Amino acid sequence: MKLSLVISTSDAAFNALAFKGELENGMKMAKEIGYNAVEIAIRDPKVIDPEKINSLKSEMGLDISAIGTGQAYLAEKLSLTSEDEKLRLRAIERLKEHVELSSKIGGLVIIGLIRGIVGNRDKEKVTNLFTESVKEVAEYAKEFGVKLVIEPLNRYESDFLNTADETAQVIEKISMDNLGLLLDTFHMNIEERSIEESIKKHRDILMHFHVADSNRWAPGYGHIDFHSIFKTLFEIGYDGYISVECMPLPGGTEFSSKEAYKFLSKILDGG
Ligand code: LER
Ligand code: MN
Repeated sequence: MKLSLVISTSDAAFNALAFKGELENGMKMAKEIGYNAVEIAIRDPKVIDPEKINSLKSEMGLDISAIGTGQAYLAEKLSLTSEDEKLRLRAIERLKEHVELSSKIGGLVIIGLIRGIVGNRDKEKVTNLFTESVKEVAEYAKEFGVKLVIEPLNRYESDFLNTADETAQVIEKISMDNLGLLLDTFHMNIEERSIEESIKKHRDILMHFHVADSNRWAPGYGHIDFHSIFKTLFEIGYDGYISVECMPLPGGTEFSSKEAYKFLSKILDGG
């Protein structure tokens, strides 16, 4: 298991220079602390220069673990279940562009907030629409050798696919080997009966893992039992990234990222 850090950057579409600067600084910081990879959120892959990212990657010896895609939902309302068919098709197109970017810079493509919400619609119909949309993107991704992961989000962030079981049902229905599950300890702490049991149950489709403590502070600053979770991940032979996705607490981005690294690498080393 390798450690990755989610780094925040400005929206490249609005400020390409700031994006590149922040990406470079974030990658430098992650490397200096000891992380093996970074995870980046991108709203619109068309405005990203993969060559620049690749040269930063090789300069620093860091990988891209995953690409977050939720900004397109927050900023442009693009969703895989939108009632507005144009927005749904644009969401599919956007994810296909993420797939193309991933084929150049690496990283799994994350399907999180871009799922949209059910609202007052029929949950089963919306889930079917979601399944159909994801299948189309997964088939496209397969041609590029790219993997997609769906992330269950807690009830305060979305009104469907809140649990590992619900999300696994969709993944198993589509049944493609480039489509898997992303579990996040922050969401699981709210939604799962047992974090460890859910990890074990979905071991065959688990492809990516987010960590934050119960309060979304750096791991070690809340009450999630990371020793037990890592023991379970070892037991199931998980070999993907552990990606730190927490608020910049305590002490700001650099301090919390260091604290997370120290705490997690000690557990990984058997401490
Ligand atoms: C994204 O990975 C995530 O966990 C969401 O909570 C972001 O809003
Ligand atoms: Mn997450």
